[in-house]
Amino acid sequence: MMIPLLDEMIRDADSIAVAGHIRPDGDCVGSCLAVYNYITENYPQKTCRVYLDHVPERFRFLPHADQVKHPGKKEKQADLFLALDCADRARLDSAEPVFLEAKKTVCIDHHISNEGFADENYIFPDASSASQIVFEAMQTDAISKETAECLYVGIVCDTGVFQYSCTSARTMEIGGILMGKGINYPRLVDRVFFEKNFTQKKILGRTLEKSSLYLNGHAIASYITQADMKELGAIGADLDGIVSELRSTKGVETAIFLHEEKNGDIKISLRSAEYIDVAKIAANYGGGGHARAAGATVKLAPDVILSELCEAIRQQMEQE
Ligand SMILES: [Mn+2]
Repeated sequence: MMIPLLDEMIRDADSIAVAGHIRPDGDCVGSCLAVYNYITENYPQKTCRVYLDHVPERFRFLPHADQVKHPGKKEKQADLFLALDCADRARLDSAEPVFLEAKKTVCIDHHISNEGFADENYIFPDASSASQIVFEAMQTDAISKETAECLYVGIVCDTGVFQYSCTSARTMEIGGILMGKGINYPRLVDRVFFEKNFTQKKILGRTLEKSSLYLNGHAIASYITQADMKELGAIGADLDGIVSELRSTKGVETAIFLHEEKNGDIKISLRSAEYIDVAKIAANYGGGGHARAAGATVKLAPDVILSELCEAIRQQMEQE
């Protein structure tokens, strides 16, 4: 991977703004905070600001997560703007005006759809995560334990703990180097990936209990109503990861998770194991995603959606 050192990128900049995409995930928060920590630790004479939309609770323990800001109406102009893990300019959301005002802009990303919206673009679709690319742009010796924690969390989240096919030998190597920085990696993985609070466990249990198999056990589906959510005191974010739990059922290729939103819309989440292209199916409903993970939101009765989805899956199976 050919990427200049971050140290080179920021050399002529006294003020640097760092931002990621709206509704940031672990890789977005991890890469942004890693860059923020790296710059503030190694270049204390420079000003660095990090802008993100709401940081999910599970990532707020990361070093300097409390420094994350929302851009105000009048933000100071930055000499350099670093956009991380962000596939297009609009997804910078409230940080977009800061981007437009900045003297120079750089984009570091791994989304294949990224067309390169900054002055300088470093887009590596084969990289597991933005955090992995950011690591490559850092001088290994200048990475502190704090920066390593952020990078490790970013990589863990985008690779499903070094499991998804985006994980390369280099990803594992970087994981090893970051471990060498003294991070508490078992605890980090648990906190950001596996740990659920009691409400999340209860709503997962409810989903599994209500699930059924379809298409001779090839598909699994479950449906959570607003009544279920209210009874267990769950919110939308408590449903994260549930569809993957359905998907890992033995013999299942495709998992369908439906949940009723407050306004009565039904949110569809789809996952597949090996060959069903769920992005194609989600596209029928104006949704999108990847071949193995996709979703959409619709205004239809759950039983209608379910039978349509099963039919679409069955058709793909026949083409196999
Ligand atoms: Mn990412």
